[in-house]
Amino acid sequence: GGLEILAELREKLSPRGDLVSPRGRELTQAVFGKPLTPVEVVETICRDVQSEGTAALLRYTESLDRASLTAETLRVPAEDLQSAHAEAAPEFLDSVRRIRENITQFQSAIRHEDVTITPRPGVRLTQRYVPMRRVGICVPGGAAAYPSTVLMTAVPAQVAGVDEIAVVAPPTPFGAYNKDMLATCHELGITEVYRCGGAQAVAAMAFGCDALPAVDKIVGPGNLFVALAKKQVFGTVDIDSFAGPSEVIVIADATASPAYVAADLLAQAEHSPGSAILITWDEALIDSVRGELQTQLAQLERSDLTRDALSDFGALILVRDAEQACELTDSFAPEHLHIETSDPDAQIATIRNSGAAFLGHHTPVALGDYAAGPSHVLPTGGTCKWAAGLSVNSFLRSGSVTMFDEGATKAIADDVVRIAEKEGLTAHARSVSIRTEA
Ligand code: HSO
Ligand code: ZN
Repeated sequence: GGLEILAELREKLSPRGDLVSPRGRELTQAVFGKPLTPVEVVETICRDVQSEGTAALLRYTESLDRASLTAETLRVPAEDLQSAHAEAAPEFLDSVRRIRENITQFQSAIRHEDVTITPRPGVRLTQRYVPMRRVGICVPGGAAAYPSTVLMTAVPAQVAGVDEIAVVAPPTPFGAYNKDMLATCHELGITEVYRCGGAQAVAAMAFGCDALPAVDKIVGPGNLFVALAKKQVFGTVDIDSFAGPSEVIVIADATASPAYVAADLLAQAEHSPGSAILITWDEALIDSVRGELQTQLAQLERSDLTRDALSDFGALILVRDAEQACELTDSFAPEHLHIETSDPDAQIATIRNSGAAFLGHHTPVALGDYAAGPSHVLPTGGTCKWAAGLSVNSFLRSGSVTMFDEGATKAIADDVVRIAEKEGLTAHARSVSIRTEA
């Protein structure tokens, strides 16, 4: 049954920080002198960076990322950002500008506004939203370069009104040495880019060091070590969410194009690890999509990785009807949901849990990954049951502001004094009665 298949996939997709892989055993033996689990690695790195600062950050950048940097060369020089931008193709920069505009437009529209009410005369209650002062953005750089992640994190922060943005990317050709990523940073006015990644970069941003001043919140995707480190430093700083492998559920009916559906599943599997699940009540679609997957896989650049992801984390699930498809989807709570049916609005109305939803035959998830406006940084692993995707509002902190005049305080005084006395807190009671008993 579909439920069992999905439960099994959920289990397989959930990041395990408590297991030592054969490769992990070798690596940790070499760097730490004994085999460590990912959680132990991250705890060690965080502790060292907290106590030793820049020296530990540079040491781990050397031993784990094989880059020997100094406190000076850790930060990408302004000239490198400028030259990456100057050398970028004009069409690339035009796309970046148009996408920035799309993101800005959507994020501005959904930005929380201060709310003030006057429930009674003399009482003014406000919920205000204040941008965080300084945030850190993790940009991955292992398997691919992600200028899109710069856009999907930094632009919402800028719309929020964050003063300072620090970007960290591992010292790799796909990371901090990637010209497209650097050109995108420069186009967005980002001047602080650091050549570090992994748990050491997260720890440095959380605890701060001479070479990388502390931030108030850390956002953005990364590998298992980045994810575990963000969890570890939560409380010292805020984080966006705990991110694992990317996922999509496609719900499709007989009106769907098998070629489109296969293309959508492959796009997600390409993240490798990426999970791609089709749920349909049209038996013929399962066969035609299976055929299309084979045909299209052969034409892809990353076809080996994508095929592996598909066989490890993919599924084609036949259900009774639309209702059952929606129930299953809700229980899985996918990061991405794409509904390719004749009436996607009807289905989305019955589904509570999805990080981001894409409706109809002409809305591939890649539109959201790159250009639509909502951020592509989304809750994975079923966490969308309680977590939201990144947005402008992730960079605002809310706080209340209360003001009563004398008459309004008199009017509420009895209630306050009565409850304060129940709690045995007479100083509380007195702070009110001193104002009303004159
Ligand atoms: N699908 C990814 C985002 C991404 N896709 C970036 C391509 N580049 C997580 O939402
Ligand atoms: Zn993607």
